[in-house]
This record gives sequence, C-alpha cells and structure tokens, in this order.
Amino acid sequence: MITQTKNTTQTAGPIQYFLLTENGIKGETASASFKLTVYQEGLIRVQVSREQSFAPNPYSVILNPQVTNFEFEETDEFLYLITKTVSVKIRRSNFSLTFLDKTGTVLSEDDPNFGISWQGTEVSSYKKLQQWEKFIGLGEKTGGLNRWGKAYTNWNTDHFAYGKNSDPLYISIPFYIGLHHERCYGMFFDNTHKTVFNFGASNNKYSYFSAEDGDMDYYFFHEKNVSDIITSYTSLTGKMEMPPMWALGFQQCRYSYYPDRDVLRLAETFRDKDIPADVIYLDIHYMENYKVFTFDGKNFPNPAALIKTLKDKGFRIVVILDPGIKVEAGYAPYLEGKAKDLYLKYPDGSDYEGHVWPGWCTFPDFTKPETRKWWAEKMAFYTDLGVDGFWTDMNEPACWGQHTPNLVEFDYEGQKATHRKGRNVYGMQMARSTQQGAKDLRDSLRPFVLTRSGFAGIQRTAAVWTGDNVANNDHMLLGIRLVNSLGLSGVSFAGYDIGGFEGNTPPPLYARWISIAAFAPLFRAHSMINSTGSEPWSFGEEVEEISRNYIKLRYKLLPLFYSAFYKSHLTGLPVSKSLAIDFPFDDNIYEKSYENQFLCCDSLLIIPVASFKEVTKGYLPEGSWYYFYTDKLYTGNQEVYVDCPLSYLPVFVKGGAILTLQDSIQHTGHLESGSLYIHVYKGSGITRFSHYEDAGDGMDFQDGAYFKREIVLNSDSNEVTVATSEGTLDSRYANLTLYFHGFEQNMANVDGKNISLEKQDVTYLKKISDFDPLPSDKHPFHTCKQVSFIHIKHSKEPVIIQLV
Ligand code: MIG
Repeated sequence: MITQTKNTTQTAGPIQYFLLTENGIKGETASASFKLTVYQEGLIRVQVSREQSFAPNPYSVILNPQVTNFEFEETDEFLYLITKTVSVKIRRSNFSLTFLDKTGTVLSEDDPNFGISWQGTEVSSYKKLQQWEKFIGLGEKTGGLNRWGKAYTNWNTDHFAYGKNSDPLYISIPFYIGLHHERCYGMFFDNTHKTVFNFGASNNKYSYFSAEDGDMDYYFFHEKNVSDIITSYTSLTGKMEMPPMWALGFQQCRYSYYPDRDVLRLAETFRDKDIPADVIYLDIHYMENYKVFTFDGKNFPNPAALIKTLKDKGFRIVVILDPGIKVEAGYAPYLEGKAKDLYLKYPDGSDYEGHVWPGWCTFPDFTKPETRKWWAEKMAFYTDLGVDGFWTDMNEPACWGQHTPNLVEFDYEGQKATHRKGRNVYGMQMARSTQQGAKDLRDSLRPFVLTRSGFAGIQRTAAVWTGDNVANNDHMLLGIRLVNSLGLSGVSFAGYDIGGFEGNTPPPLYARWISIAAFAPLFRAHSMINSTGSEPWSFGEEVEEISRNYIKLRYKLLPLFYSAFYKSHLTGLPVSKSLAIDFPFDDNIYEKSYENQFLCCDSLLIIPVASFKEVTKGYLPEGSWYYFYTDKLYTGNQEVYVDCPLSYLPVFVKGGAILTLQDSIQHTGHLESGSLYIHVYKGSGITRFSHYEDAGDGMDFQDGAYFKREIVLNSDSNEVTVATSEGTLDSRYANLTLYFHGFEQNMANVDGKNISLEKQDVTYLKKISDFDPLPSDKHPFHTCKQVSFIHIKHSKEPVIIQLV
C-alpha cells in the first residue's frame, strides 16, 4: 500500500481485488483497504484505511452486525451490495459509492473522482450535493435547523458565553440526517479525531466530512422516515437509560449556593412560595479549595445532615464534579491516582498538568478502565453523604488557556492515542465512569448524571446541558434548536440554563424562558457567579407567578413526560422533537420564523417566542390543532397569529392527541390526590398512546414491575379504548377521569350502560390577574369551556367508552 503524505490529494484509486465476507465485502484499492459491512437491512458500515488494519472504535457503537440477507452482483464497472432496503453501488475504476433505495433513487452519491481522498493524514468522503438537499442533526451545533450551506467542526470546546453562531461547542456528535426527494438517510462518521462536516459551505458541489487522521469509518442509514433513522442510530450507539422520576422535576442551580444555610433557605423558599421543585445543585464552592472529593468544612460543616434535611423536604442534591485533580502533597485523591498511574501523560511518562480552579491539576485518564473504576469507587465519598446526582463539568477537558497540547497521551482502552484522537471522548468517558459509580454505590437506584461534554453515544450515560449560554432572547431560542438538534442525534435528555448563564436576566426574559423550558426534557435554571440569580422569585411578583404557573403545569404534565421518557428509552426518539422528525418534507418548518417550533411528548406543539413579543406568527403543520388553553380548533398547513403575552406561551395540541395529567404536586415524591386525567382531542382516524408508570426509581421495572396500558382513540367512531394494563404494578392513581375535547356527544356508553357526560371548565394556568397586559375583551382569561368528562373505574381491566 502506498501512503502518500505530501500535501496533495490522494484518492483511494481503483479496486485491485475484493472478496465476499459473512457480512459484506472487503478488498483493496490502489492505496487503501476497504470493507463494507451490512449491520441491518438499512444500515451499512463503510471502512477505508491506508493502515495495515482498521482501527477499532471502542466508544460509540454497541451493536454488532446482525445476521442479514444481502445479495452481491457485479458488472465490469460496478460491484453491488443489495439488501431489502438499500443497494450500494461500488465503482471499480476509482473506489466510490452510491447508495440507492429500492426504487433506484439515489440517496447519497460519492463524487466519482474523489470519493474518499486524503490530504496528508486528513481523510474525507465527498458526497454530491443533491437537489434541494437538507441536512439536520449533528448534535449540539449552533445555526439553523437546516444546516445546508454551513460547515461545522467537532472538537470539544469550553466556550464560555458562546455566540449565536459559535462553533465548536462542548459536544461532538458526528451524525446527521440528509433529506431530499422525499427520502431520508443518516450518516454517522465514527472517528474521534477533530472532524469537519461541510454541508455545501463555500462550494457548490459537495457535502463532505473529514477527519484530521484515522480511518474513513462511517455508517449509512436508510429508513422510510426520520424517526426510524433515529431509532436505528440509537440501536447502534445506545439509548438513554430510564431516568429517575425526580430528574424530570424542576432543578435549581446557581454558581454557587453556599453556605449550607443558604441552601436550606432556598429549599424552604420553594416550599413556602408553593413553587414545586425537586433538585438543588451544589456548584464548585461546596468544595475545599475546589478539590473534588472534599466538602468545605467552614461552609458545609455537616453535609450529611444538610442533605438529610433537604431530602425530608423532598429535595435531591446534585454535586458538580470537575476532572482536574489538584497537585498537592497532602491531598489523598491526587496521591492515589499518582500511585496507580491514572493520569493523562506526556510521552515521557510524566503527568500532564493544566491550570484549572484548584490550581495546577492532573487529569484522570478516563479512557483507561482502571481510572474509571477508581473514580467510580471514589464517589462513595458523596454517596455516603446521601448525594443523589452528579454533574460532570469541564470535561472537554477544559483548562485555562484552552489549548491542551496534542503531545498529551490517552490510554484509549489500551490502544494509546494522542490528544488528537482522545480529546473528543474524554468527557463521555468521565460521564460513563460517574454513571458507573452512581450505579454501583446507590443500591440499584437510577443514576442521574448531567454532562457538559460528550461524543456520539453520550445518551447512554448522561443527560446533557448546553453549557454557558447568555441571558438574551436569541440565546433562549438558540437553546431550543440545540436541544432539538441533540434530539435528532440520539440525545433525548437535554436542556439549557433557564435565564441564561452569563449576563443579567431581564425579568420578562426569565418568564418566557421558564415557560418554554417547562416543555424541555431537562428543566433546570442556572446562573453565573455575580449575576442575577435564577430562582423563580428573583424577578418580581409577576414573573414569580408566571414561573409558578408553568412549573406547576410541568408537574401536572409529569405522567405524560414520564411516558414520553419511557418511549424514548425504548426507541431513542426525543422527548423534544424538532418538526423535522414528523414533517421532514414540509419546507415551511425550516423557515427562520418557524424552525424553533417543536413537539413536546409527541403531541404538544410549542411555539417559542421572544419575551418582548405580544403577538406571534406560528406555523401549524398538517393535521388539526387545538389551542391548548381554550380548545379553539385550527386546521393545519397554515400560518396563524397567536397572542403571546408573557403569561401565555403559545401551545397547541394535535388533533387525535391523548394527554395524561395529574394534579400539581410540590415534588415528585409527593402525590396528593392520586387522580390521573386523560384528555383526548378529536382528530381523525385512530391514534394511540402508551401510558407508562413504575416506581419512579430503581431497576425493578426491568423485571416487569410497571403499569403500562395502551389508550386508543378512534376519532371517527368517537370511541376510546383503555386497554388491559400490563406489568405487575398497580397504578399509583386511584381515580381516572377522561376529558373529551372537540367531541359533541353528551352521552357515553360504558360496558353497555349509557351515562350522561358531565361538563367542566378546564384551566391549565392560574390567572395572573393584576399583570395581564391585554384588556380582558381582547384576551379573555384562558379556559377550555365546558369540556365533557367522565370518571371511570380505575382497574387493570380494559374499558371501552363509546360516545353516543
Ligand atoms: O469555569 O462550576 O458551564 O455551569 O457553573 C466555569 C462553575 C466552570 C462552567 C459551567 C457552569 C458552572 C461553572 N463552570
């Protein structure tokens, strides 16, 4: 094999020989080895390397090739690998690939001349831009929903107060979805070096992806729709574990709350003010001189007692963990790691040191199994005190100067790699080790780890927040796109700092931000040292009322969220869904004015708006849509103008939706009345919802300890079926009430008996009377008037309710 290192372009060249393997085909070209592996009918891996062997990638992929039938054909010009859903056409004269669907339509096509090429060690795959092609995903990336015309770099970076278009940020997920001609495909480039994705930036021919070094190693996905591609991608890279219920509640953070009495007062204020919350974070000031595995003796003399008191009030404590370990003679964790040889190193074997909060620090090499084990065990320091969750910050890894030398070496599961290859997976491995510790040390309670940095597959180990955002409207809307893009890229459990981390938050901005975030998977407020706090009462009475309203709404919606998280855990589909998932070929959804809209839990359409707007234009995609607060019905495929005073975030419910709500509670450990409210919205045809409950923590659900039932709405025959429940648990709700939105009938036939429906006004938010800026005739208090409802017996048995 000829390895050319001069600064000119080298292509793979003509195929010299090939042979069929159990799962595909492999061979050599003039300058490289290649291998195509069929993983599933719609999932093909492509590897091309100039090295003697292909480098194993130990981090992202957890799936082995599945036994799949495929056919092979050859002509003088091409080799063909054909599965039931996709054919790969391989050009012999110069190795290049075309992926076609069953109708023979091109999904993705390499440039015939440059297909896979090298410039020095940098390897690229050049794909022809398809007509009207759109690109979505790529994880935590700024910019628009459609990434066409833009290029991005994957290189995990601590970017304090990043800009609206800054790149790269903290997390790298080299996976995107391409859309054209009513078809979609996915592309995952499994290379941990610095990579670049160009979606037609600065050229009119190609989209391409490149890595500084290493193999061309990508997975091509083709399925009928975007959802199935995400499900397939998360079969390959893993799915989110079921989080504990408490992590879905409201989380309050600040850099930092101390001393201990301030933390207590914070908890008490939530309860006194009747604002639900579940989590309080301890940021870096809990530590002694920022040293991990310590508590500051002066500010936190008795952390165990503090945590116990908080727990009695229904609060969980999450502590921050920074990777940097202070180099200090008397500091036991440092000495232990040193003795066990667990730190990142220079090639001469000396420890790499960088300057972070504690001073000069070493960095545990989380790409080394022994280090992960050690760290996971050290976490007993926290779990013994009753800490429930862990927040892995600074794990890009960050250090002052932000330029870790490439000379630094990583173990990389024994392969040995320089910083060029190790950096992008460091954060993910820190999160992995932290999750392991939380699992091992907490008697099979569910771990909660929140991470800033990560790589493809991070969804298996941690929730993600979008780092140091800024207190302004653009950033608020950007955060939504970041979370939606993470959702397109396998990361379901994500959120942003409500209020903005950097800068002082104007009160209206906080109100809007928290209203939107009530529909985000991770619901967490945070702000920086020396800026306004981000507690719901820090912005005056009006904002406090709005915040309480939306936080309470979130707690009412928890049954819906919990079911959505369970679905996400099974399917990999996000809880906060970009409209590109369900409506990928509706061009309107990519418009600047609409690209921030998203579906929460599949059926709530959220139209995010800047804080200063009082009326907004929104886009309702195909279907029928009910304005959430009044039940006013709209048909889809149209733009609508909606009032959006600060107290009302525009939200629509999809016709055919089945929503589950409970009464508002103070925290997730607390269930007051035990009623489940099922709201069904007339649409068309048959729609289904899978209601899911379990203990809210622990692993027993894996052995059947859950309560799950299918609810089916037939909007044509006006019938709701609540199916027999599955699982060994009883429902936590003693009573069941069904609400019918958009139905005209007054009677229901239940088990052969005709019963009159009752009627009731349904109000999701409390009126903010004194502050409502609009005159009451223009903007009457939002209530769904006289919605018919029926109480039904709550048992495991099926019920059919036929409206007559
Ligand atoms: O150098 O721990 O993104 O959320 O509050 C800053 C202090 C370190 C950065 C995190 C932020 C956190 C802060 N941290």
